Amino acid sequence: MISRIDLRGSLPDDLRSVLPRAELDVEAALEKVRPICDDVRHRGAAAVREYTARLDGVDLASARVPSEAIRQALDGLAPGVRDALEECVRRARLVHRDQRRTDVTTQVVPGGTVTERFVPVERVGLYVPGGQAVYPSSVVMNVVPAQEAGVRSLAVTSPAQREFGGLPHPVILAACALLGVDEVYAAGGAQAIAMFAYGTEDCRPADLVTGPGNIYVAAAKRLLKGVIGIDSEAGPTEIAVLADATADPSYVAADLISQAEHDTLAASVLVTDSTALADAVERELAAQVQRTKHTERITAALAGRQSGIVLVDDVAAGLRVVDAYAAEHLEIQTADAAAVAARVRNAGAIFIGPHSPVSLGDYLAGSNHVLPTGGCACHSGGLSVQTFLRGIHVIDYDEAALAEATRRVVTLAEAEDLPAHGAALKARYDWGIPE
Ligand code: HSO
Ligand code: ZN
Repeated sequence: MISRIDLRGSLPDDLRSVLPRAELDVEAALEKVRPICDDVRHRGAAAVREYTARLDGVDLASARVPSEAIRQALDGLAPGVRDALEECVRRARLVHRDQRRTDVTTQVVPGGTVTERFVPVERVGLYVPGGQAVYPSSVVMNVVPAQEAGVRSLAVTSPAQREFGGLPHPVILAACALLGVDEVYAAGGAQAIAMFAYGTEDCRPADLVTGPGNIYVAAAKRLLKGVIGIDSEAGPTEIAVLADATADPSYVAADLISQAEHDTLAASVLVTDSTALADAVERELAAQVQRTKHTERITAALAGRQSGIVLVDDVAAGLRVVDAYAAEHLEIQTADAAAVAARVRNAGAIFIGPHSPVSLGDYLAGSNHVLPTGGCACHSGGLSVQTFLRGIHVIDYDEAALAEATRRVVTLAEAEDLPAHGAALKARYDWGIPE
């Protein structure tokens, strides 16, 4: 049910092209979302209302969720779920609080300093998917770093749900209440991203939008990037496991299945130098998939072209493969796993050894679960406090320090044929170059 790719012998130069990966056609969705975004830009709340009625089947006078409904959702939350979510928040806060940056001042020359000052984004819009995917844990993973960064204004939007009287899913509302977020909207899809980008009568524009969504949300983010800042476009979940003969096949199979559970397009990739392990994992997959709830979805994900078992000669070759793949989640299930993990260059998050499964990271490790997918881990990291901060360079030179720099500034300005740049300094020294 899961395909095999045999890379024993020698690895091809263009490793990426032989590795399994889903193709998501965001470009095609762009044409669909463009008119929706334009409409929200020009007609504001009326347009959001129309799209919510048309696409979600709910007619709302205002997309803003009343504070009372948010409070009530928390009251209705099952105590066990509340306890688990609170611990999820507590651990995420510990980790993200430590990510806070302090301003750094560098003395460049006597009398001349540059300070990098970290300032939070003023207002953030957070998109939380609805429908099949109801992830209160994702509310935590987006809100906590924003709050720890010091973001002052935080709004959440999630699709209106007919079965909940046009409100977002109650667990989403409860998670917002738990985190102290009381500005929540019932709006989904491209229209919600446009609402944050342009603002409407109901909702002030935001500076940055974060959070996962379907292909239309991803397309709207790509389209409106520039009008509004975005985090990365989150595609279907991926897990890669680098394992050798010491790994426990039942753990490996269970972890591959855990992420396949998200989506028929989710990717589960095992990279191993042990055919015995590969065989045992396949047997485990077959047995375990039958016992899970979402058998069909998982079977489709494992059988898809985005999943597979990759055979390599040794762990060193495996490392080259996982680096080329740049997985969202990478588990290292080998002897001396920490040392192997230290050699990995590309991954959204790395999970070391048998007791650090991806599911722990999804909920309770304290790490963030909003991570780069689709190979983007070779240039981007996951959501963190840093996502919500801007580094502002503050330049402070005194007269002597500027005088000392003038000759070189004038030289470089002339080399670039921009003499007025040099003149801006000379103006301060009677149009000459100070000695
Ligand atoms: N594995 C998903 C996050 C998640 N899992 C939410 C369960 N709930 C993407 O990292
Ligand atoms: Zn997950």
